[in-house]
Amino acid sequence: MHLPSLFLGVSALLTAATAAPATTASVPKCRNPPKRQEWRQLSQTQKKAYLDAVLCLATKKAKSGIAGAVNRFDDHQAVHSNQTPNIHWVGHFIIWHRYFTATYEKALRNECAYTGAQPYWDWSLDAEPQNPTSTRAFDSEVFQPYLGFGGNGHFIAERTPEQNPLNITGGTGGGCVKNGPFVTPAFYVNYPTKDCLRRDFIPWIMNSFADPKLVQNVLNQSDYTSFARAIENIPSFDEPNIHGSGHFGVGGVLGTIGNAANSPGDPLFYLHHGNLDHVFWQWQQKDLTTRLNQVGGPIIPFDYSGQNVTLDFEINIGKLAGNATLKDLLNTTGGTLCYTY
Ligand SMILES: *[C@@H]1O[C@H](CO)[C@@H](O)[C@H](O)[C@H]1NC(C)=O
Ligand SMILES: *[C@@H]1O[C@H](CO)[C@@H](O)[C@H](O)[C@H]1NC(C)=O
Ligand SMILES: *[C@@H]1O[C@H](CO)[C@@H](O)[C@H](O)[C@H]1NC(C)=O
Ligand SMILES: *[C@@H]1O[C@H](CO)[C@@H](O)[C@H](O)[C@H]1NC(C)=O
Ligand SMILES: *[C@@H]1O[C@H](CO)[C@@H](O)[C@H](O)[C@H]1NC(C)=O
Ligand SMILES: [Cu+2]
Repeated sequence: MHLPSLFLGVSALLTAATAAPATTASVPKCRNPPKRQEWRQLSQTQKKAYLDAVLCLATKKAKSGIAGAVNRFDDHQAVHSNQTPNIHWVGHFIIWHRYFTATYEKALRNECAYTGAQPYWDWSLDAEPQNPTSTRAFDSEVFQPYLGFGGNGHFIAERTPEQNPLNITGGTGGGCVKNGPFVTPAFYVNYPTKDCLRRDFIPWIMNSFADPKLVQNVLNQSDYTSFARAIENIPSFDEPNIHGSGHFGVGGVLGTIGNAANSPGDPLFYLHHGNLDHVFWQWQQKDLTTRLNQVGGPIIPFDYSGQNVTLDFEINIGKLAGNATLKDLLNTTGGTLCYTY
């Protein structure tokens, strides 16, 4: 069971070390891809194994070389933080985050003996778009203190204009999470400076941004360029976007996952982005012939009339893994990636 993943790890390292072009010959094979599931489909044993693996990753020494990253969990957050200005509102947004989440999944498996797949959180199952003040989503299994990621932070009333430049209303937390496996001192967010994990649940954002109708609209897009644009929509709180649901519904103004650069400091980030990747995968399944071979959208954020990404556009995730082309990352069992849903 462990041999194939070890083999893949070594092959990926060799590929990166020799900077070989990503020809089919150099791409490792994908055998027995882990099958990703929604959090509530996991057994108690599987949930515990996942949460334990995350805590394990946070005990392994950092390798990213980024100042402030203490452990391997921080490494991922720090790489995302460094690249934040280049990976959002661009054509490669969803593909960069796919590679990033898959690399984290691989680290849990190769470095922390996790044998499962990266789970995802389908927030559209929890949202109540007709009832903006509902807190039902926050009773979801992902937020359980035992065999979940814990709940809200304690309430902090004061939000300075610097902390809240967009005047977002409705934050119900903001302090350190009160329960679950990621409370201090069991877990710290080290990057960029040592802090507790914070959450700031905002019901109206959760209920409106995670609306199943918005997911349907994203899935209904006819080509990659329009899909990529629909999944991010515009950076506004007047118009919902599904990407913002997990970030601002859970992170609000003061929470870790609501911070654009440092959102991967909340372990729930990977279940949120796992779900966005699941949406992308489902969209691809509707027309694989085309959608394993099509990308588009701006290289520079919001530059909708400028240069667009192409299949050979290369992304990097620092020292977390080798560089990869967008083409390499469209097929989740192509070898550079190895997982399925
Ligand atoms: C990966 O991409 C980065 C950024 O474009 C570049 O600096 C680096 O040299 C690349 N690494 C390899 C091994 O090609
Ligand atoms: C937020 O509120 C402050 C103070 O009332 C105001 O100056 C600022 O323009 C508001 N910002 C936005 C984005 O509405
Ligand atoms: C899906 O897209 C088609 C046109 O491409 C449109 O007519 C239809 O209303 C859309 N459906 C949804 C649910 O957005
Ligand atoms: C990039 O794609 C957009 C949308 O398809 C298109 O309008 C634009 O002309 C393209 N840019 C270039 C330089 O071709
Ligand atoms: C994904 O790549 C693998 C390895 O090359 C290949 O066997 C598989 O058919 C590809 N998937 C699809 C849907 O084409
Ligand atoms: Cu991001």
